[in-house]
Amino acid sequence: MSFFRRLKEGLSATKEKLTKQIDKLLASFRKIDEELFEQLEEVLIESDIAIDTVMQITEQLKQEVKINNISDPKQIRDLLKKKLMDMITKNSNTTLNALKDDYKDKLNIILVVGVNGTGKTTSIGKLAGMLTGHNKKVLLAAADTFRAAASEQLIEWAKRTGVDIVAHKSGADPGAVVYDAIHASVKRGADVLICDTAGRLHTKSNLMEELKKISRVIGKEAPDAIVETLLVIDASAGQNSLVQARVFNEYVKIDGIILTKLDGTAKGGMVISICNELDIPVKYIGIGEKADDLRPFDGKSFIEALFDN
Ligand SMILES: Nc1nc2c(ncn2[C@@H]2O[C@H](COP(=O)(O)OP(=O)(O)OP(=O)(O)O)[C@@H](O)[C@H]2O)c(=O)[nH]1
Ligand SMILES: [Mg+2]
Repeated sequence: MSFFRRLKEGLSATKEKLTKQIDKLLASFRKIDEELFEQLEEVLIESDIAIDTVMQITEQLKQEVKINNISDPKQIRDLLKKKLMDMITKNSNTTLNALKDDYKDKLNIILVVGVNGTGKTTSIGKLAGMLTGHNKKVLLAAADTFRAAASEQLIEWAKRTGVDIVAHKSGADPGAVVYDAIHASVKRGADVLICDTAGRLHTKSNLMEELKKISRVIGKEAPDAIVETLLVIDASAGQNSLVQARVFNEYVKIDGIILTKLDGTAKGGMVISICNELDIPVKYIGIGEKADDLRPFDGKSFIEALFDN
């Protein structure tokens, strides 16, 4: 199946809730009035675009309608599409550092963080497969030592993608896993080290302290490495994703977002507010559970897929 068709299929629930509803709405109005904008706001909010972004969208649409003397409701579709396209393509730094030519001679360390169940371990497996496909030598660090099954799940992905992994016993110090993994990366000449982390500890402050500790180990043991911290968020968490991103970013600087489970949710509208309201680029999206269901995020294709009939 083509790249675009697979993306469109993955976004089908969001299409149903967002684009199809907009088309229905625009077809039911004969002229553009306040009532139309109110109903448009409702549709946008329903698809999980955050309220501030929705207000921005409708305010700007109203102005454009006025300035350009637009009277046919159907013309709103293209105006809206363009508006969403501008918002979603605002931050164009979507390439992974590990794939940039500038950093190809360095050790790239990708630290993957996020609350439990969002899809960290799965996304790491997918990233490992993708990077191997780009001829990168990848090593994984199983630094989620909180759950016994966590390492096993990552070991499974390491086998599937044919990459090396450093894992300790469950309950071990995550900092020690990362320490060993850094030294193993240097010794084995790895290009990319990807570190899995726990999504849940006894308290939120435990979790954040642990992430900071891992960052300190990286800073000390691999001062010349290119470090990229990716936050994994589950698209079906809707508005809560914005909150999660802000909280994590307070403790560890987040360089990019991996947005998972877009295939299983009608809340894909939140991608628009994430791109519009956070100064953090969405780098990858997850549209399924298979190894090749991780896609580089391309805002333009995303909007095209949503608006394609
Ligand atoms: N449909 C779908 N499912 C996904 C996607 N990404 C991950 N999952 C599923 O989500 C569930 C949780 O994924 P994990 O990778 O274990 O999540 P995690 O963040 O590592 O979870 P913890 O280790 O508990 O913190 C698994 O069943 C995955 O198969 C996606 O893009 N689409
Ligand atoms: Mg995990």
